[in-house]
Amino acid sequence: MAVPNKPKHERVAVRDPEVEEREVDVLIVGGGMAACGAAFEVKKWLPEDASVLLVDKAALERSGAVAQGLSAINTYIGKNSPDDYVRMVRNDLMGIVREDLIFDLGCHVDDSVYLFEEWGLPIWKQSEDGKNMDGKRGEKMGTLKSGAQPVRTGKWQIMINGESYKRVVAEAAKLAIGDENILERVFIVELLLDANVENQIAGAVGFSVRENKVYIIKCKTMMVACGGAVNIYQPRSIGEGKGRAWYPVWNAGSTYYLSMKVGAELSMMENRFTPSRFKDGYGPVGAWFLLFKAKALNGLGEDYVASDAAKAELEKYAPYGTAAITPTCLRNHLMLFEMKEGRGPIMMDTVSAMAQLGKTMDKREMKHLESEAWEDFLDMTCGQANLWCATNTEPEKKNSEVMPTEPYLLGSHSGCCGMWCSGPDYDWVPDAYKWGDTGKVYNRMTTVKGLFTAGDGVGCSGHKFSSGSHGEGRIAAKSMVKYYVDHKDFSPTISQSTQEIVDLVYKPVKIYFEHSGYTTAADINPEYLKPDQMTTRLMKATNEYGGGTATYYQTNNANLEIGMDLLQVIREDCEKLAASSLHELMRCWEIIHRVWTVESHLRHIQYRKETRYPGFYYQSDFPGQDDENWFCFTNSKYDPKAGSWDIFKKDYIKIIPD
Ligand code: SFD
Ligand code: AMP
Repeated sequence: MAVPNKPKHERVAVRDPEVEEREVDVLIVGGGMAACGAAFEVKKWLPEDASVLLVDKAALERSGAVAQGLSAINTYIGKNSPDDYVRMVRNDLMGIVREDLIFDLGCHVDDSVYLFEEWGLPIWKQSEDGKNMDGKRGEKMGTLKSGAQPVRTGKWQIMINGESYKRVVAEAAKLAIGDENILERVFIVELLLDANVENQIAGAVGFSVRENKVYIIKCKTMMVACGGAVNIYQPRSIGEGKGRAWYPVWNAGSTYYLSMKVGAELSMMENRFTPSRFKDGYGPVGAWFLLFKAKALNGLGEDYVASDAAKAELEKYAPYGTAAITPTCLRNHLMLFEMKEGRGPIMMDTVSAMAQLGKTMDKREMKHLESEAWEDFLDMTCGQANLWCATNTEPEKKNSEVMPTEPYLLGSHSGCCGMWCSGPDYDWVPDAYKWGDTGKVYNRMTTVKGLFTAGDGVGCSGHKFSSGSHGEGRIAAKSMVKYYVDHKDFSPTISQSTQEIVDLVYKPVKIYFEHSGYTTAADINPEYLKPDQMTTRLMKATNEYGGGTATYYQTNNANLEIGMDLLQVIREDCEKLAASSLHELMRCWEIIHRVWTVESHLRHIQYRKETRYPGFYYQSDFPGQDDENWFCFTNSKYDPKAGSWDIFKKDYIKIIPD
């Protein structure tokens, strides 16, 4: 249950927090699409006497990436086949993906979409004469499950009226798992390994961001689904706009940090998503390109994508570049190519697109189309609609600028970094892609026993989006139950004392109390620094040395070495973070999670001696792709005992033919 919001003075941190210790059988960390999927599924399979707990740093109804809602579901298989879905994802991610995970997801994702509709999410439908029916009109056409046709934007995407998407999904999750089994506004800080069983998960520790309370939660099995990593690079928005980003600002890489710190193997952490978005408001472009059929123009007003120069550029990256749908990174690459040649800015030609669509519409239909254009943003990125108002932009009269944003790390959208996870237990899945314990296979388990993940956490299989993340959470939940049933007698034991844990979690608060009296300005002190200051430092380092917007996403070995040195010092200085309030304590831990996540990202970029994803980042020492040496996964592992890193290649195995 969520602890009610409290006035600021009641959220001041105290030196000695309360401690609450719990022990459950199944623990779900996170409350986003994947976690809600897991919560919906888990009790269906769990024996009645088993216990489950979900812990979210925020309030389930509006937490995670879908907090503001969405206007499309980007993965709905429908009349397509899972094989084709694999081909699409493989092409978009430049060939190197885990086809077992993607195929498995493709077989299950539509069921989650049917559920969303059953729970009340309005899905647009196509009328018999090919018209778009949204809202109530769409509902009248019947459900997808009963055979009604969705409004397809692209081959895989369907339109929704999704402002309340997360509320709809969270309500079903809450109902399934029970309010009493949910802890909201509790931030998980670290995971704990078992004291007796090697490489076995045993629990998690965190704190309430509303009360001075530390939680120590033991469990037999756990899912970590805390989303991707945002605000790791200097955002293009500065000053008063800095809180704005495309992906959810409150997701700080916790999925990757928590798992890597207990030794889970990471995969493809070099991959990032650098999305093209409406400039400054971060409005997504998919609906404009696919539904409204808008074109992007360069500063000369040219349809640069159709130019001979663009075609020649794409041919360099065949077969991906020459495929029917250009991979997301290469679409960015073309945009950057124009900008670097001095032919910016890139404009979304909303005016021509709406005029073209309006040709076959009467006045009332045209008005509806205009409202759809606004609703696309009001449903998922209302800041973009605000910006349109603030800049007197009516899309039917004035075009809007599009820009590649700062990089994000994620595994569910058009990126594929994350944990190296077991695939499903089918005979066609190669042995190297499935594992478990005592001869059994546990789908979506990381390389740590009993530790599962989903959504942004599962590496090598992007393009799951909201629906796929929910579906994958459900897959992982079933697997966790299987793990629990097979390990019923396991009794989690942790080696740290309660006091050691409290000292760790509340360290920034203790540092603050010890030293804050020394200076008059609480933020300036020779003994500590505040998380906001550390965030600025991290962003400067990644932006300049790690291929941020400052360098058009380029980096090279010499720069990476400086970046890694800076990270080393940043990591040392994180020991001196100070927090005066619970909110700041959360900010301290978030920045620690971000620093480690970024470190793994740069380590992977340094290791992969090629540029696999032009448009997302460029390793200037190694331009272009080197299939001979690098057509493989790159995995890394942090050894929690030795405190050292290992990074190595893993074979790519093709399962679905072209
Ligand atoms: O337009 C802790 N996404 C889109 N998906 C679609 O299907 N259609 C779209 O239209 C999509 N677009 C889009 C999308 C996202 C955003 C922000 C915008 C536009 C503006 C992507 C999906 O939303 C995304 O793929 C899924 O939500 C990923 O699911 P998951 O479960 O992996 O992550 P989450 O939903 O963000 O949830 C994370 C949860 O973890 C909590 N959390 N809890 C405890 N302790 C910690 N330390 C924690 N850290 C985080 C969070 O509170 C949250 O509950 S479009 O661009 O294409
Ligand atoms: P976006 O709004 O950019 O996140 O994209 C939403 C969906 O549309 C994703 O599935 C993208 O891969 C797809 N998409 C966006 N732009 C294009 C485009 N120009 N061509 C093909 N697919 C696109």
